[in-house]
Amino acid sequence: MRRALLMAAIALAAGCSRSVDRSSSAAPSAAAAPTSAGAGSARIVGTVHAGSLAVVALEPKAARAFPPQADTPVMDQVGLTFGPELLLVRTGEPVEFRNNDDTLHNVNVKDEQTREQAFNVAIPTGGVYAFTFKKDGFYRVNCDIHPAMAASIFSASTPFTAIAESDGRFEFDDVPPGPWTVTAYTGGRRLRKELDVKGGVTEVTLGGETSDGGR
Ligand SMILES: [Cu+2]
Repeated sequence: MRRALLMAAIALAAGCSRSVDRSSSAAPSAAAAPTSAGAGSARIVGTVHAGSLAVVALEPKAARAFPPQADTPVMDQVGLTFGPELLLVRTGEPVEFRNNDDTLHNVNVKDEQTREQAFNVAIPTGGVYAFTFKKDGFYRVNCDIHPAMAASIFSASTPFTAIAESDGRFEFDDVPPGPWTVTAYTGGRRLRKELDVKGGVTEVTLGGETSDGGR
């Protein structure tokens, strides 16, 4: 049941995801300072008031280079099920797709909005396939052999992404000071706020009466 709700929420949210301005997160300029978690880094503590699951992304308003991912995210196939049902990955960084079942699976991944195919490969038992997403956004993951198998992937250029807790809370640590945009994708809506992060703790609320979402 939770999966059904999640998939519905993501599918709806994806419809407007592409209107997000990605220009700030693509191709960092030479002048962009690398992210460091040193002195002056801030923490962002937020809540999404939405009533359904939310994916939250914190993106810099000015070009910024981020360090590569520390670990390769994995979408596994076990017991005729993709796990996790929603995987957060970095655009431009590799993702591993695995098959730990005793049966052949394939992984068919499409852009949630355009339905454009990212790839479609068969993965035998014990097999691994690595793929690097080139474009931010939501992707739908299916196995054509087992139609009940489905999952979602959210790919973002920023390393600051999260699935909000069931009560809507989310947190980002070691955020460099500066202007950021925080966006929540939830229940077919896109809630967004601009943040001027100075250091310490920055609180943000998305949705409810204070929402400026839907722009
Ligand atoms: Cu399968």
